[in-house]
Amino acid sequence: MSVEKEKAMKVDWEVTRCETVEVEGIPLTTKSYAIWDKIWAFQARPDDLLIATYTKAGTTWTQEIVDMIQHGGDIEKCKRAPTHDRQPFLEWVVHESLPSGLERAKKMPSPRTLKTHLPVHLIPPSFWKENCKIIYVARNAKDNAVSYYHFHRMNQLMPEPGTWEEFLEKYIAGKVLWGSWYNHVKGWWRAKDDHPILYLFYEDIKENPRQEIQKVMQFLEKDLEKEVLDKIIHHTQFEIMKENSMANYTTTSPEIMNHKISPFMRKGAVGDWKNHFTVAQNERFDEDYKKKMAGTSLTFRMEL
Ligand code: PPS
Repeated sequence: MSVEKEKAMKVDWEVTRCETVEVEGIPLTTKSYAIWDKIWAFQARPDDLLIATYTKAGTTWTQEIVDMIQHGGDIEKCKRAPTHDRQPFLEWVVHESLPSGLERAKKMPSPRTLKTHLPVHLIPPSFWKENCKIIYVARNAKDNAVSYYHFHRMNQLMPEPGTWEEFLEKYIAGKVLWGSWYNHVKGWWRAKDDHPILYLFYEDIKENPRQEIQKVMQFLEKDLEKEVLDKIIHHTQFEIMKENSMANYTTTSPEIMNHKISPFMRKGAVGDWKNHFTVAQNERFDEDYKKKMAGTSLTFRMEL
């Protein structure tokens, strides 16, 4: 085990739920805020690929798909390290004693694939200047909220979620880390008209992984044999990724991510929101949703 990995597993500091602070109206952790100037000044390279999402929209899934495509379907190569080591998470700082996503990214040789949850207006300007390719993945607001709630419960670095009822109110108001889901998905939807952005939907990947993975291949200009594509589809399905320790976050210390409370690979389904939303919550959500999503051509499927 590498020294870094051992250090990450052995938490010799007190794990506490993070404090947040707003950067241009977006709640970020105080740890990200402490290095915000450096994040903003991050130097993208022209061959960087950025995977951007509102958190819990299918980031890890897309990261695995991309890594498999980049490595020609070689499963062993894709098991070389946990997801966050293979594709640094730009703005994330676990603890001052561990390398931040930013530091990992800076040290990484090209070509790099990076992850971010930043809304479009907080993306370091060098990504636009270098015309980097970006894959954005969006998930319907209700499933996204449910997944985010359970993630708050299991990840002891996230702010205290409160009850589901309380969390849902914060989510609707955008008073959660990385801000409003509505503004995030709409902001990136607009940006795709002016930049090389492939905008994908969680529901589409779930329904037709072959078609959506092919879109990613085309975007990355990779032509792979049918057998390789079959392998990628198999390796990136929920049941397989759930058991893959290099993709399911079980290498992270249990003091940080407690999979007994709720596994990172929880359900991987479309429509699980129906098991959480009360009729009243659903009506209130829909009414507010209509207002916030009025005037955009962006539409989502809440069930398949
Ligand atoms: S994070 O923490 O923001 O990076 O989380 P993220 O990876 O975006 O989202 C986690 C949710 O994605 C589900 N997931 C998958 N669904 C379908 N197929 C595959 N292969 C897959 N991999 C991850 C994961 O289970 C989380 O959703 P929920 O609804 O909580 O199960």
